[in-house]
Amino acid sequence: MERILNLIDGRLQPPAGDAWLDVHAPATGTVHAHLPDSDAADVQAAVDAAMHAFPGWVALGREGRSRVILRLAELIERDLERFAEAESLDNGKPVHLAREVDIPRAVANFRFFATAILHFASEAHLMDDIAVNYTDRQPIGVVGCISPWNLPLYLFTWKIAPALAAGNTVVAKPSEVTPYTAYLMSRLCEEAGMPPGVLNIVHGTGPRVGAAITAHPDIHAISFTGGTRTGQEIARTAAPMFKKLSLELGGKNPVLIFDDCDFEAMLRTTVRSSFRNQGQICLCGSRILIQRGIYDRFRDAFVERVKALKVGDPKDPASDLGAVVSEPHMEKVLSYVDLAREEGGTVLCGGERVRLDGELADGWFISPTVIEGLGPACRTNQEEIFGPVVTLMPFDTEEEALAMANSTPYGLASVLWTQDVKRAHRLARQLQAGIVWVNCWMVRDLRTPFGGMKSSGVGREGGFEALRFFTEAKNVCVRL
Ligand code: TXE
Repeated sequence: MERILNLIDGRLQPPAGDAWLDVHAPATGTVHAHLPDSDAADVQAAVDAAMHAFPGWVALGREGRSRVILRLAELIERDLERFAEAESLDNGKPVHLAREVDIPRAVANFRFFATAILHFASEAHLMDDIAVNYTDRQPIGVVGCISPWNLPLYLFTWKIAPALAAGNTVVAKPSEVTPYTAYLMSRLCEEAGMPPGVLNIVHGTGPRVGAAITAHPDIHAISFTGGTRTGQEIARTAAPMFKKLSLELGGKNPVLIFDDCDFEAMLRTTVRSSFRNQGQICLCGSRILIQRGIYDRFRDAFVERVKALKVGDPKDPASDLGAVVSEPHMEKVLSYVDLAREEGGTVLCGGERVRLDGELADGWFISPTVIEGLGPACRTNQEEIFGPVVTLMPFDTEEEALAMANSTPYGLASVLWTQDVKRAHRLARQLQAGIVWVNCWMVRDLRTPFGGMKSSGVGREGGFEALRFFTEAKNVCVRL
């Protein structure tokens, strides 16, 4: 059985305590690897290495760092197929999705920030003849990056790429549920010319490794993506230590469909925004609000398309949905379907575990699920389910749709379908969300600010926002 190792000070190594955890393949429910159950001692070794490496990494300059990061991107791209298969094995997602989205995006994250840093300029403020101020943005030092299981390498690199480009050294923890591609990447760091200690990857659980990173006094910034409750816990520890915090948390994203929309484009995209990656993307639209005049037409056409989706072997190019990430997660998602029924909802399709044949018989598959008949205030419509489950709700007026859209504690993304330009701009301004997509979904420009409001998080990732987060701004005022 393959053993995943930590990367500390440029060396792949077992955890100090020699304790190990199982890594499961969601499609079969079997153990496919073992993972370090690291603890605070491993985090300490990683922090020591990162502190030691920091001055040299800064001294390499932005062009030197950029070259190393670009080389790492090239090596991941060279091994793309291996990475895509590993991501699918670990996470349960279709291989074609990992090949087309996850791994290319990880490569793009490195390329984007390796080149963004070359264009990252700071401000100067002239005070007539009195003085000149300039902003010196220096790397912070050692930073912590903690990432989740839904888009494993994609979100891991979304954090470490800007952290490294900006000149920090990193102690990172991928999700213990999906550690495999981060490990494959750590095996390429030496070949990429990454100096030892610049990037350290410590595997293990949230309460042991994640908490030790969050609480470590020599880690001065934490970038986290994951559940809202975990985000609260991290903030509780890090805030009194005055660490910089970037928290990208959950969502309960509304999709607002008006009767003047391009129906076919909306339908096609709404199937994707509901069930892509088994609905396990923080940006998926899980509450679909439809103007009453087209409610029946939408419901019938949508359910027909959803029933035609294939839940199947992640290796099969024809599979639209693979397995959800873990057994507890499958149970959590299915418990929400039970809750929806208790709350008076009608399950129009799906709502069950799917049993496939052969070695996939014990895999964690769920049929894509559409529910109607629930009001906006019930738990099913307020809490993040994070699986292949969506609800349909009718509305009459724009005001009603807006009130429903904004009625949850979350505020990550919103999707708006209308041909009325004025309405699109009007609503985009009023929707409580960090991201608003009009007549599209998941169209991503890496330069744009990315993140949520309310319980969906604090701070913005992406573009120069991320480089600002991973640097400390100092104003230097020079008397003229
Ligand atoms: O995530 P966790 P979980 C949502 C989704 C899901 C729920 C819980 O609703 O059902 O969160 O998922 C690390 N200190 N999202 O429990 O635990 C953990 O090891 C420091 C939305 O699997 O938040 C992992 O590396 N770190 C989301 C990372 O946090 C800790 C993506 C995320 O795991 C820690 C995933 C601690 N005390 C889940 N406890 C999104 N925003 O995209 C855990 N971790």
